[in-house]
Amino acid sequence: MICWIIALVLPLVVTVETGLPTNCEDIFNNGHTLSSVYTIYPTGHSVPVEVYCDMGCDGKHDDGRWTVIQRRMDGTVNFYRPWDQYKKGFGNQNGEYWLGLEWLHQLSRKKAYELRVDMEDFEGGQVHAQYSSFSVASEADGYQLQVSGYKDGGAGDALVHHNGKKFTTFDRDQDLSSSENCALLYFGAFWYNNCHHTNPNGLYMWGAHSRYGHGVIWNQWKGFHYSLKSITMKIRSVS
Ligand SMILES: [Ca+2]
Repeated sequence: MICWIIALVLPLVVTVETGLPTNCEDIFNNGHTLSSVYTIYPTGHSVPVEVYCDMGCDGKHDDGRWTVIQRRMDGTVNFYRPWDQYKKGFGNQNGEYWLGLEWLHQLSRKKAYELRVDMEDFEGGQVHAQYSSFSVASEADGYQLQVSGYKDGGAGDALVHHNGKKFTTFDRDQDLSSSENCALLYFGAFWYNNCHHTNPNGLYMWGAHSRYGHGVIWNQWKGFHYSLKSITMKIRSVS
């Protein structure tokens, strides 16, 4: 909690003078150990993007250095958006945002990444799920998700159901439901199967509800009738 407070008090946007950082690990290695919003350059030249770096509460090298790629925490940002916005990214890097599929592809085509998903319910519960491998293919390949190497942090493995799936928005149906568009059905956008075991970009719905599969869902932890208080997806390069 302390690291979050510091991050809110000091919303630094740092321009790095020496070398262009491609992710939050580079930012950390440049001496910036505070969790905050920073500028990275995933394509390796003069195309900047702002990102929230979770450096860990105590700045320990084995704890933080995460590049946050998705975050829900208070329902202040609308996540029911078209393909073009999921491609480019949207939201507020100090709060709720989606980094963007093209950035995810550019990051993961250059380095190998792991993924961690942190989540919270409205009763004070906190769990996570970790995956030793995470990558996103090109737009030509539908921004297909590759995720594997699950390691339990109490959340259960919801993403195995989405491994190898293409990304679907309400205006681009690449899911495995032949009769429906899963994004339209569940008011989200994701690497839908037919349709989901997690819906992190769904409607922000404040806990238990009666609408099956709607809300910010992680089924293996809270089921299909519970919308989470917060969820954060973050990646870190692995050697
Ligand atoms: Ca479909």
